[in-house]
Amino acid sequence: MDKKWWKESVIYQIYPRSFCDSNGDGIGDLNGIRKKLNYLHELGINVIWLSPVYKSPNDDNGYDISDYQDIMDEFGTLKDFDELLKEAHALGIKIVMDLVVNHTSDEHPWFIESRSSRDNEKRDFYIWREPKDGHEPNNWGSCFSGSAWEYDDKTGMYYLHCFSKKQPDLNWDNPKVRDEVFRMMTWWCDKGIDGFRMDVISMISKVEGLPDGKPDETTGFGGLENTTNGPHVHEYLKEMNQRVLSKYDIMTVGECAGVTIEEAKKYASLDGSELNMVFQFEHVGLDYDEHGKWTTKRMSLKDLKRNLSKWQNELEGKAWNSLFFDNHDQPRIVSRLGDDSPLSAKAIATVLHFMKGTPYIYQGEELGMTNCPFGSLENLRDIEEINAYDALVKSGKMTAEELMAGIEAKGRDNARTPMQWDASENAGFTTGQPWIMVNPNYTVINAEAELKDENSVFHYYRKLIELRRNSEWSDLIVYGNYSLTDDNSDEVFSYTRELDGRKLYILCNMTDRDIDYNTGITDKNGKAVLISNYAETDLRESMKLPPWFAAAWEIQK
Ligand code: TEU
Ligand code: CA
Repeated sequence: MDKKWWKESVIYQIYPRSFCDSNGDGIGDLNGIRKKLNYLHELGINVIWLSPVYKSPNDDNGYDISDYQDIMDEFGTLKDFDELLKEAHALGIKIVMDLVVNHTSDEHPWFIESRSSRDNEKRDFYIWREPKDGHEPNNWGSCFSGSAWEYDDKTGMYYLHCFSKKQPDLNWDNPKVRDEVFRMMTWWCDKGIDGFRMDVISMISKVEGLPDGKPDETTGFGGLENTTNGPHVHEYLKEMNQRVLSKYDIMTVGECAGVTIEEAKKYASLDGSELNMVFQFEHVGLDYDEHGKWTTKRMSLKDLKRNLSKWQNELEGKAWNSLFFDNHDQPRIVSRLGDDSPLSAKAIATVLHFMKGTPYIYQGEELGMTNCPFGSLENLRDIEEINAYDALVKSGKMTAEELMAGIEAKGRDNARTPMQWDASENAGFTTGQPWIMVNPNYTVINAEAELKDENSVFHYYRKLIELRRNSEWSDLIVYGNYSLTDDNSDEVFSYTRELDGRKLYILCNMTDRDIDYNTGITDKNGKAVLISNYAETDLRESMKLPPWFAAAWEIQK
């Protein structure tokens, strides 16, 4: 089974800006996280993935770094970080940092030097090109709308930025860049951190010659096919592994936009030569439409079952899987796949947490936090949403109402409203003016209320984590083989897990309706119920499943 601690972990992602504000400036911070470590310990998670806390002008909320070895002013100091790490470790909680090295901030000293002159020694730290016929060097588009190229008057050249123009892409083909990144990573590992989540790491090697991409029908710009899974990406990650990762008992997860199964087998190969696991994005792209993500279209359960099962089955024995629905870039899954109800939140959690792979819980997901009715542009904070508004509404490609509906359904700000701690003002997140609006439903959905209610979403997640990390079924849940039991239903998600003669059966009604369902499980199977979101959990061959019914049983093979 090749047991590893990161295979047996449950990872909790914190977006510090929105987690807990300790000094009343309306922005979450490191000392706020320290105050909530006991809450996380009660939940039972054993690893925190910390979204970026480094010095940043916050053009993209910390994913634009100006100093990799110091803490953003709003979040506190390196001393606060050291205290947080010490207190987390004392509770048996590891901390994984967010490594953002596909690009830096344009306020990073490297870029300030690089842009100062064509022959500066740091010029080649970034990707500069001459204009082509007086225009951008190719047709690549930024993930945040517009061209991926920004013209720099001072030296009369363009620089590449796959994200905002304040996020210039580093030139990983330059060995000096790799030296600097690996030195910085070593500095953090020597401080005692427990690993890295690697931001858009699939983009660090671009196709030679930077050729035009296939123009997107809506934006006209070239897509990501020339900027992901490039010719040297695995070479650079193997070098990173040899020079840094292999020297420490740490975990690594690569955020791999555009990753396929075949690529994932390389990034997360069980031979340990690159990373431990990857985030794939096929399943969270199933409800995009021909124009992209700004749509209220919902994904079909059949598509979701088939995609998740494909990743379960095709990585088996080849690479380790990550399991996520939520993160700081995704809308809230209870709104996206459920109906905002706690019952649907528990059914969704059951689907994910009994699968094979390391599960990730995004802050608030364990409470059943929902998407937010932002209502107007003034309430938006995310650069991706605001740039999309400029690009799509001002150009007449979408009406303001259409785009607002798309943002309320799929926008990243849905995940970035303040963590809802209690029913007091600002949900107990801050005593000041929060940097982004609080979801009005905080009076009902909040940690204080759920900690007191043993039937809350919080306690359901706590039980799921306990089953995985500390129960007689732990090995079966972590290492058992996965098999989808009903490919055809567009209403029910059911599958089994098997290991060493023991078998689990997971059954979830993913609709808000009663469903008559034939489980195919005959009476002779002895059944121990592990968990359910309903009291009545008698497993029979033919069952009437109430809305969002979810349960897991051990059954005889
Ligand atoms: O995300 C990269 C990425 O793929 C997402 O931006 C995605 O393209 C978009 O959210 C889909 O709507 C990483 C970070 O997670 C994200 O927060 C950063 O904005 C981005 O990289 C740049 O660092
Ligand atoms: Ca603060």
